[in-house]
Amino acid sequence: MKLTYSPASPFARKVRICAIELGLIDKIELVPASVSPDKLNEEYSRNINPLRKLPALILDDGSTVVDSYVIVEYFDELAGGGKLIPSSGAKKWQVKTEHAITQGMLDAMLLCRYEKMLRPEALRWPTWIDSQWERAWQGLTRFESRGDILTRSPLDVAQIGLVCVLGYADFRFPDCGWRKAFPKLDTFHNKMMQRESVKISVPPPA
Ligand SMILES: N[C@@H](CCC(=O)N[C@@H](CS)C(=O)NCC(=O)O)C(=O)O
Repeated sequence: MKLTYSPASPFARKVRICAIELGLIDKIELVPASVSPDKLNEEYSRNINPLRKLPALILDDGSTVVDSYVIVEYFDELAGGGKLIPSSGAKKWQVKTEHAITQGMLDAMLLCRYEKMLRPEALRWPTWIDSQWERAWQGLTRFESRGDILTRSPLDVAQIGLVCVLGYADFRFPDCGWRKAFPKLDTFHNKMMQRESVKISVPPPA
């Protein structure tokens, strides 16, 4: 299997962490790919993902699996099922919901990043950027104060999604002050960083 990725992508990081935790990483060839809203990567669009997003998993028969969560589901099934995504009951829906929130937080942070980096300054809309950032911040507020995501075990995909959100905040928004605002998230992040999978996938300095 091949996985398109970029070391800066928090979505690709999540998939890599999951692959390591599930013992599948040796079966995967990492293929660097370059995608960006301002560049039409036609080959990627035609052959891998019409949405021009990474990561994408290319299976040995040439078919592709796209969207980081769907790739994690694929890996989880390959590893026997019910490993990082509980297979049934209330826990399953809790983990899927929390993961979906981390996913939306990453989408919102990425939109902020693209808006600031790619959109010409004169065309920027601060209200829109603030609204995206507010969603990510509200997500952090929720995880700081509700539920057992910060302490439960065994490890699940929502916890991995959350550590990727925090790593992306460090990487792209280093002055946002999340550690000071959310001390329990800070403790959680430190604990997660003790895992080899999390430590080795930290994005390289920009
Ligand atoms: N829902 C997708 C989101 C993936 C995503 O947005 N990836 C970014 C890189 S971090 C991307 O490919 N951006 C290129 C673009 O939006 O043009 C997933 O979970 O895989």
